[in-house]
Amino acid sequence: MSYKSGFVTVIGRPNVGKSTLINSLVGEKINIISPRPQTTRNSIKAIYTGDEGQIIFIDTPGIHKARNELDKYMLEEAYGSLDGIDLIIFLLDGSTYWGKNDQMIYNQIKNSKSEIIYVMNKIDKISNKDLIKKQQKYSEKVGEDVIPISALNNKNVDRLKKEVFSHLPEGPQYYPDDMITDQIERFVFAELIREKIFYLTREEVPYGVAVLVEEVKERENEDYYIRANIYVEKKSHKGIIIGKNGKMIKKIGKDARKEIEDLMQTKVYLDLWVKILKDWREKDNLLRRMGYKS
Ligand SMILES: Nc1nc2c(ncn2[C@@H]2O[C@H](COP(=O)(O)OP(=O)(O)OP(=O)(O)O)[C@@H](O)[C@H]2O)c(=O)[nH]1
Ligand SMILES: [Mg+2]
Repeated sequence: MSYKSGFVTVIGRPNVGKSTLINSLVGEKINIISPRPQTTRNSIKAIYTGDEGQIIFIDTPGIHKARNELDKYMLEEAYGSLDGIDLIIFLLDGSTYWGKNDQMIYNQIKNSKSEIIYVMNKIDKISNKDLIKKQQKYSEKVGEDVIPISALNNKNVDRLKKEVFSHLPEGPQYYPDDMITDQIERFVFAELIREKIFYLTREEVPYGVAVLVEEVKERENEDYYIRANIYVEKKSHKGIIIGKNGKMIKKIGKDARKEIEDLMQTKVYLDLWVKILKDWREKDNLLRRMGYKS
């Protein structure tokens, strides 16, 4: 059997399940997920290596209307991930409707040089009857077959992987067997902390948060010491993140620590600090410092 490989960008509007799908395809939690739109901010590579070959999936921020400088960066990251790749997966949400963001993305990609696979996610949320209707509707919109899946329940995900391989060329193994992402540890830790904030806080608060891991130390007693700063835009947000008697920051720390411990297979001491950086989402120099600008 020939070895195939290639780069596959997963694109779609916010919250359709791009990050969930990639984690499911790769079989590891690489990308953070949340019930809120605009969770993912960077384009992130997640690598599947098998006997058939290697697929490098690129997770992207959901395409939406930009309202600030951070949004603009997210859009650049998403659209920039369409260049020089082998295949596009356009992910649609089977439990909602074809919206204007779907149309906007479709207009952008339809004349692309890369091949496109159309996929409809979240079919666990709809009846079989609605599934067939929705599949037809989406097929009419894009003029191609649409593959129904549930990324959450792993339904049809293997079939999708086979489909992806069928579009990829013969090629080399780009990354070593044990490499599952191109991101450094510090970024992964920071993202897991940000994920917990997306789950535990509301309204504008999670959107105005950036996390930077400042120090990682392996200590003599063989645990990990990780110090991270949580940046917020406003004083009132700092109060919310800390919570009454520090309750919220303790919960964020506890949830994030558990996941980092699972990942690192060792005990972790997580030292979290909350700092105010006024309106950082609007300022070029601060965006750069947060890693949201090249
Ligand atoms: N019921 C159901 N929920 C799903 C499925 N896939 C993802 N979700 C949920 O949809 C929400 C959004 O998932 P994400 O993977 O963060 O979506 P995304 O497209 O990466 O979102 P952004 O990064 O904000 O663009 C989460 O609450 C997921 O648990 C699915 O197949 N079925
Ligand atoms: Mg995402």
